[in-house]
Amino acid sequence: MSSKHPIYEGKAKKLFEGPEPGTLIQHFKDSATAFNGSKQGSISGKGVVNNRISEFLMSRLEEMGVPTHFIRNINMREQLVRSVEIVPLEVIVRNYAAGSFVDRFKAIEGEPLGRPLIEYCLKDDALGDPFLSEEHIFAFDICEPIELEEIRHYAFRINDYLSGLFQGVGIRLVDMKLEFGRLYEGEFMSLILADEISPDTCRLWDIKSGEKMDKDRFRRDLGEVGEYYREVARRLGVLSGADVVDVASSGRKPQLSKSSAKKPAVAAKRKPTPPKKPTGKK
Ligand code: AIR
Ligand code: ASP
Repeated sequence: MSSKHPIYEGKAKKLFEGPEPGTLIQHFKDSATAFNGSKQGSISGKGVVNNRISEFLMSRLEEMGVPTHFIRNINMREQLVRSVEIVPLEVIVRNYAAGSFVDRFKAIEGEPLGRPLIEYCLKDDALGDPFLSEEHIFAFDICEPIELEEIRHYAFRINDYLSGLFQGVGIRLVDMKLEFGRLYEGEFMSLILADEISPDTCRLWDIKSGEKMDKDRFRRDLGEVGEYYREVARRLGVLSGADVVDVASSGRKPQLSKSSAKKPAVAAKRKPTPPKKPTGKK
């Protein structure tokens, strides 16, 4: 696979040219960063787990009518995705107070927000991903009002669906970050969900114990980061025996309360989604 043509390298993923026009290979790395790159590390096996989790969640979202960039799995660390023009927005959906929301509003961590709250940040590490109002988004020409309306609509639907899905396996979806991209097909443009959905981009707490099962374990040096990521994958039913051998050689299962570790989400009856014709441009 050394002949692959690299397109872009981010903090947790690499993109290579895909086998067909309009496609990219998304490669998940083990490296982790936090606080816009100022904290760096590596979580053994993270790439494999996030690849599987993101594939699973995006496939489920496609099935319920949210268009995504995911086309098909390639191998343990790579998936084929549609090439899109990323809208440089971090779309944050919050259900409970956590993270920067707690810092900004002196809220109590874990407090329910009553209804899902959407926030927007500029996707720009050098600037520290600053907070944006809708007025900023339009003034900076980041997207059109009609596009933002669609993004909001998808973000709420994704949040509703994923909150239920995670709840079914004993996990609370506290908040998450979504990214969207423009897919160009001939003269048509549509917005689709891009990037990844994984414990790197969501806050996930065990419902019974309240334990953090996401990147906050890395951000706050809570330890057993890989073990908790694998536990999320295991509950979703997406970690096969082969994956476990590959990623868990040094890891043990975290000591979570037995009763909250439920059956796999819906993985058993999953059927492959037929790939859509990838015709978009970069
Ligand atoms: N997030 C934001 N930038 C990168 C990521 N992954 C995610 C966090 C958290 C949510 O967005 O992982 O799930 C809100 O982050 P914060 O730091 O604003 O509270
Ligand atoms: N700011 C994000 C975080 O803290 C992203 C990053 O820096 O990697 O996770």
